[in-house]
Amino acid sequence: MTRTAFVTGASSGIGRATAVALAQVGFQLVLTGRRRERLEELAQQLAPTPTHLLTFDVRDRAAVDAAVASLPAAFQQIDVLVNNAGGAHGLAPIQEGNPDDWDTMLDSNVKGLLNVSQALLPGMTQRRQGHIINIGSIAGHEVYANGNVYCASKAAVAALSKAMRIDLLPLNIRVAEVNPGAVETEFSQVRFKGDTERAAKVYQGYDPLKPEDIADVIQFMVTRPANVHIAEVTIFAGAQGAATLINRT
Ligand code: NDP
Ligand code: 8X3
Repeated sequence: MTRTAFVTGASSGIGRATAVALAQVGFQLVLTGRRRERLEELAQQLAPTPTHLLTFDVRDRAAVDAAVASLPAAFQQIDVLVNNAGGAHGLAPIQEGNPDDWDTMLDSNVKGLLNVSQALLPGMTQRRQGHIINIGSIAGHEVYANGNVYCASKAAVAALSKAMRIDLLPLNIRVAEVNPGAVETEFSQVRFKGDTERAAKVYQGYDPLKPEDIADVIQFMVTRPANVHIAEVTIFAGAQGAATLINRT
């Protein structure tokens, strides 16, 4: 039977590449994000893989619940959830931080992940079957200068991934955490609020990870046999050794 994956933040970067990688191994897909036209373009690219598009903001719990409730019968049984939507907003010392950015990061990266998980868990618990991949970050395991609230939001993802793994174990639902280092996506453009020059510098002087590199690993994780659970993975570019340690030419 065809397995179904639900990918949040499929309109860009890691989420988009993950959708492509899962389609390649036979999943049908629920693709979600706020930018509908991006999702439509991806669905066209993935054809003939069956896709269903949901447009919502992960911060809006009512919208998440309504979107999940609207799933047509053929897409209601979710086998794999990839909690990927989120990002960083700003990079400033804590005393100069923007509370609106703090709200966005905590509400998207932490509460958004909870909102989507809670909406999909009733189906998984009823079937006693499911696999959740939470996209954390090296920033959830190391704190770096000016990263404060983004690092805290990803530290929360790390804690929640472990907590969910424990709580959901009796229900045969696996929960794993994938922690990328620097991946060249729209991440830095969002963090630096459209300053493309500053964003580009993050990836200069070395060969950064591409979203497809993370997607490859997720594809591998969700296609392991039942006796194998890859619970936590950290992925760096070849030139990266720690959150802020990158060998640049
Ligand atoms: P992108 O900015 O390219 O993609 C982010 C995705 O998240 C988009 O599809 C965006 O869709 C979606 N998204 C963001 N906020 C919301 C929201 N409130 N509601 C719904 N969807 C939302 O960045 P990445 O692909 O790099 O980021 C994906 C994940 O990977 C994030 O959780 C990020 O923190 C994490 N990560 C990234 C790293 C990197 O170096 N790039 C490293 C480590 C972790 P839309 O705007 O259409 O809603
Ligand atoms: C994204 C990686 O190091 O910029 O989570 O925080 S980092």
